[in-house]
Amino acid sequence: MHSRSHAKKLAVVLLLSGSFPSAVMLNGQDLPPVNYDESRVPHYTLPDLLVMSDGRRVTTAEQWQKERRPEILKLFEKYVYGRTPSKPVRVEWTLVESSDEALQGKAIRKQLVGRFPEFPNAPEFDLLVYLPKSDRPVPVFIGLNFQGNHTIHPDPAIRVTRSWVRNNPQLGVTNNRASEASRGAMASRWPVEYILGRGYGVATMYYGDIDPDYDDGFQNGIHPLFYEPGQTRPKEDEWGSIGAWAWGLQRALDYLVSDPNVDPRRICLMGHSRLGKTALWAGAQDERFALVVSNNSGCGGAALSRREFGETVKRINTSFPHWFNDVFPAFNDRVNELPVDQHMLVALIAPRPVLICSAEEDLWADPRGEFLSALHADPVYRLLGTDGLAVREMPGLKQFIASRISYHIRPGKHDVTPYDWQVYLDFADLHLRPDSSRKE
Ligand code: GTR
Repeated sequence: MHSRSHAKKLAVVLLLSGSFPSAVMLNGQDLPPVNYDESRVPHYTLPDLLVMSDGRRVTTAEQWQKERRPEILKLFEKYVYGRTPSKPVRVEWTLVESSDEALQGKAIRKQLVGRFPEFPNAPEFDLLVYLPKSDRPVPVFIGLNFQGNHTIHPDPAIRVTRSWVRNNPQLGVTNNRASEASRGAMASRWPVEYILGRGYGVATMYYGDIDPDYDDGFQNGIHPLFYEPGQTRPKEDEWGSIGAWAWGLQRALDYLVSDPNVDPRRICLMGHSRLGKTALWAGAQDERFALVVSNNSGCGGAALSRREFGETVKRINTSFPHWFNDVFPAFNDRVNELPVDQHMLVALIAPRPVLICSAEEDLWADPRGEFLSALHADPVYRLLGTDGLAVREMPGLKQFIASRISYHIRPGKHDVTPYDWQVYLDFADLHLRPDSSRKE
């Protein structure tokens, strides 16, 4: 077993360098050059979504729901993200701050802390919620953030995260502690006033509250709360960090569905990059998320693993050995033998609306591979009686596809932009018809 923390340091160096060299020694491994040439994508055959492992064909919606869907969920647990331990671990939410006159009177703000009553020393989750003023329950977008709730908006009332944060001199993060210096620093990714103006609320939580994103052998974060007596790290097929982040999202969802100002049937889940992978996995597992948006989620997210274009399974498992379970790396050099590929993850969201977003310059995340997952998930949506994906060919830049599965690609880099939010909200409007009585 290689050293996970060594790999992490190398991964960080590569991340800071801003671009990936074509071939690289990573964690003592000589990795093959990154392929960005479409003509060199290997031939592959995807697992058939509508054939059970025992060879039986899935021909009815009922068979999908009762047999194939649970089977595929288990396959993703076993081979990719890991199984969430069955031990019941409870989170209790407490409102610690609120205002009915937030953001110059435009919004309701609520801040909650999620605590583990059985584990007084465990991490705490900070959940930040902004809601548009409305006399009816409103739809809400929830997503994890990368740097702490206080970075998503300059609002001085937002509590600064107390959790571990990666050191970042530009954001004033030293000794892995965030400070006032990063207040509002990520606001371009969270156009709160715009989202509220469209009639939706925004809820967010810092992913590092759930599990700090570095490899410490799963000693911090929530994993230890689930250990059996004598257990010191997750078992081979148990969850890594993505599984834990997805679990945290579901606990935040538990709160949201209980908030009388929120419409529990219109809670949309959005995530970017590693948190886009997390959003897809959370949305696949928990059908209370009414709609899922994956932004630039790439390898281990929406991109097909078998294409080996941009980031590959081998590379992601080498750079980030704590994200998935310990079975996934066995497929580093034989992705064709994986019993799943990522179109099956998208299909687990069916028949709920799913939007897969790419960025033209984000080749590392394989935009075409992300499109193809959306396309190949289509038969399941059709089996369940929806329109699936309305196109067969990859659309051009900035074309909105109005169907239950949608795919969008914009010019530019790996990021979340205000324009992206416009697309998410157009997509949500199309499928969830927000309350027309809202006050703008
Ligand atoms: C990259 C990683 C991607 C993506 C991205 C991010 O370094 O290779 O899989 O998750 O980080 O989360 O920003």
